[in-house]
Amino acid sequence: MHFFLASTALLALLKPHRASAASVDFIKTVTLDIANHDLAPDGFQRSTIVANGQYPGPAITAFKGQKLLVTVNNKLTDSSMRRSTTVSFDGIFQTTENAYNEGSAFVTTCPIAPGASYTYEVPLGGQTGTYWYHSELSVQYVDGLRGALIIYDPFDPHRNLYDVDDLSTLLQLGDWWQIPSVTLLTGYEGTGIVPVSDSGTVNGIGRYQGGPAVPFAVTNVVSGKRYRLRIINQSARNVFTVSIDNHPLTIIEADGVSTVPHTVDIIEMLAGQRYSVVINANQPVANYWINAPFVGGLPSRNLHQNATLSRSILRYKGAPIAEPTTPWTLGPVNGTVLVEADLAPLVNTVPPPVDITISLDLQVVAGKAIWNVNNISYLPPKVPTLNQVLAGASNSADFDPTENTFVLPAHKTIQIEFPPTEDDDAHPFHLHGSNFWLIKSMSSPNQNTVNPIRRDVAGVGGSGTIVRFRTDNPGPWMFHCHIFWHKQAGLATVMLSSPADIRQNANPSAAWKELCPTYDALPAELQ
Ligand SMILES: *[C@@H]1O[C@H](CO)[C@@H](O)[C@H](O)[C@H]1NC(C)=O
Ligand SMILES: *[C@@H]1O[C@H](CO)[C@@H](O)[C@H](O)[C@H]1NC(C)=O
Ligand SMILES: *[C@@H]1O[C@H](CO)[C@@H](O)[C@H](O)[C@H]1NC(C)=O
Ligand SMILES: *[C@@H]1O[C@H](CO)[C@@H](O)[C@H](O)[C@H]1NC(C)=O
Ligand SMILES: [Cu+2]
Repeated sequence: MHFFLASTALLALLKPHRASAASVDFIKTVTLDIANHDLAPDGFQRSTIVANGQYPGPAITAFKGQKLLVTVNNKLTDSSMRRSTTVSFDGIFQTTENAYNEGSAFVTTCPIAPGASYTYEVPLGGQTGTYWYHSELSVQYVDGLRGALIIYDPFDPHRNLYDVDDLSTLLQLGDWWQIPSVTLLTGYEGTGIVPVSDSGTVNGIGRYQGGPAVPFAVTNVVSGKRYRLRIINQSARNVFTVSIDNHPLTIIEADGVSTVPHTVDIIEMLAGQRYSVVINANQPVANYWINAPFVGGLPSRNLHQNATLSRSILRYKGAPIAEPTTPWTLGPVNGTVLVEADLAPLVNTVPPPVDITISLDLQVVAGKAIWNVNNISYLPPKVPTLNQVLAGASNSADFDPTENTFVLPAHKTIQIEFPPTEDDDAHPFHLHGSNFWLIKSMSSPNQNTVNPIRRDVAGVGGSGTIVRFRTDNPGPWMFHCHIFWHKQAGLATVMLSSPADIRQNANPSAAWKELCPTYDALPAELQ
């Protein structure tokens, strides 16, 4: 089956992506071999968990309207790390029918056992823009299983603003650890101190203090052209602050939603967030620093950490194959920093009035690796939420309190309010199954019920955050902090809308039904 994407005239614009056909296949197949590889992203070699031998994993690209069939072959063998796995496609809404392919361990699926394979069906529907995939089992993505997912739109309303938009313009930011996540997690659980990363990587390359001078990643540009950079924060903890020397950044997309173009010099990105920015290669031919310093824990807790080393190079064609000769800064002094609340949606949908309000209070238990949401620290159930729903669970009382599951009616507007906090830690809360209107960004004291942006990750903390979403896509959808150390420590909830609709529409495959019995039968060390 195939479908027509674009008029012949528009196909000319598709050159960077795929030029020849007048139609594209409806199905796009992707294979991810998840295996242990010895890699040295920051110059220190370690065993990793990565897709197809590389960190980040291969970028998955698709066109609007396609359906991905992603076969995950679990070839993990290294006993120093988790050997089961799941893959989740962050920001893809999925559907009620297909919630079982959503990849959230113990919410919508059991993990895939070592030696086994599973094919996730991922219909992309009307979504376009910048997304990513990662392991959604415990803190496993810390070990490397992360990659980009880009959905191109031949009719992108911003297509006249840029000339180039392809895999060369991805900027994938990640924090990197030299020690396996299982060991780090044990340390965190013993001390209550969140692990501090050794380095920050840009497109999989970084340096640590005292380490070798690994050649930085390079983004090549040609003078006179405009580039759509797709910046993805694939961090498990760190906040990156992105800027490019001498090149302002015009934001046109946040988390898959087109915005009114908005130009700044500096963007602070929380874990899980994505932005597309346009840069104009209109400066003298040279090499320029892309600065991506990060913050995440006390540097004194990890002497490898040096945020200045987190950077890559913007290289004009004709410039020497060398590092820029300009100073290594953390970004332009007094540059304009993005204020999230200043972003406006390109196509406004006024948020509907609220039907149900939920207040979520986040609290840490001092000195412990325990985070509470309304006094409850989330614990993954043995039987995933979806399986419980299919077996008849319908009310809050049907779930253990530690599942922190909020049962919601279908087709209502839910407002979630996070009260102000005393510290200014930002917890990037990420909703599965849909995005939300950002009624109150922590970047502003004001609420916006007129034209707020919609996105699927927003910082929670400081002056308070308010988001609003519709339960038009019934399913068991996680709503959690994307600092995976916090998620693992219990900073998570499940927004379960309309169990009855799920039972009526979900039709999980035999392969999915096999995942739990197979996983449950594994000895603990293989789980
Ligand atoms: C990535 O997310 C982390 C954790 O929220 C945050 O500390 C960091 O600043 C973010 N980086 C960027 C570039 O946004
Ligand atoms: C971090 O790296 C930069 C660039 O090499 C260097 O100038 C600086 O002294 C380093 N910082 C620390 C604390 O070592
Ligand atoms: C940055 O702003 C401060 C305060 O306004 C000012 O004193 C300083 O000169 C500015 N620095 C630069 C490099 O413009
Ligand atoms: C949490 O527990 C404390 C102490 O038991 C109580 O005062 C508070 O009301 C609880 N908060 C919520 C949101 O249940
Ligand atoms: Cu958090």
